[in-house]
Amino acid sequence: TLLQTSQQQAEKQEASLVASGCSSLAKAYPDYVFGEDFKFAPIRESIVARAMIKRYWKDLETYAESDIVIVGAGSAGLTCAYYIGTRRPDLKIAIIEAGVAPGGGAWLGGQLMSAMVVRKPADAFLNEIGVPYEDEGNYVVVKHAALFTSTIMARALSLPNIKLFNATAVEDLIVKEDEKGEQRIAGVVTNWTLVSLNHGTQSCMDPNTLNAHVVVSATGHDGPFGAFCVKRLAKAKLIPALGDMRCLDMNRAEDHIVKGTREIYPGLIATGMELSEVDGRNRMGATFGAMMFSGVKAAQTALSIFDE
Ligand code: AHZ
Repeated sequence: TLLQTSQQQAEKQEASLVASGCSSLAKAYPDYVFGEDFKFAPIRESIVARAMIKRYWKDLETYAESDIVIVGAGSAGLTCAYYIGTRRPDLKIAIIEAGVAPGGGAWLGGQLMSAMVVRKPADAFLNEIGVPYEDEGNYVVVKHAALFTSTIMARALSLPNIKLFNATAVEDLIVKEDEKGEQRIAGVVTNWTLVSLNHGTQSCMDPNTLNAHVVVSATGHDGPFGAFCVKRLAKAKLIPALGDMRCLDMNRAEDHIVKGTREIYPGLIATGMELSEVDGRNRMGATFGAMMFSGVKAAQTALSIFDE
């Protein structure tokens, strides 16, 4: 039956190739012959434009009212998105990433070397998403950090309830009174990153907004864009002054980041290295287990808000 099904699929593929104008290719992949008569199915440029525009605009419209917005698609943010997306397919999750390429600092290990070290017990998360590693006792090693990052990205982005808006920066937070009269985060203010980078050179280029019940901030430690949400909260005097990230100590840093992952302001959960800036805690350098488990804890915290 499996053979029959693939034969039927091949016949269907051939028929659709012929119908779409690829008669010279009327042979199912992978038996194409890329000879002189090779040609793609014809298309008009406006069809390509419309295929992108209508989906992007529909996504903007759909996610203007999200359940959860995750700011930053580094290792912590992507882990959080994957965890919520797989456990609660009914929740709409928007990820806002300032960079064109999602993944944050997780494309390489330390000092631009390839391997990614993950301390136990966070190997359990690698098992869940199916990333292979070498077991070295107290820690495991993924042969290339990009293998983890591309896998978590594929797992998260293939879920129908997750949309990544990359090349888009969060420029501010929405803070409103809730029905009990208490102030809480109610969403984020966004702009194209290239616009955000040019506010100093053009007169006011107003932003867009996304409302959300919960915002998870995963923007990493301080940097040109880093620690964005906690810096904004501190500047607006909604949380006390930041503690600032301390020097490197792997043991202290990783435990704290996971234990300290929490709702730091009503409606806003901080995860990953952004927390080291809030709490004045150490950095860990090139060990990534805490990013994964902090992302999981942020997801569990967000889900508990929905269960309230
Ligand atoms: O582009 C940023 C990156 O991809 C994105 N980001 C920051 N500000 C943003 C904003 N709007 C939208 N205003 C924004 N996106 O957030 C992402 C943060 O990823 P990261 O890898 O820097 O943070 P992480 O906490 O997921 O992982 C930290 C990894 C580190 S740093 C470190 C050390 O320095 O010792 N050690 C580890 C394991």
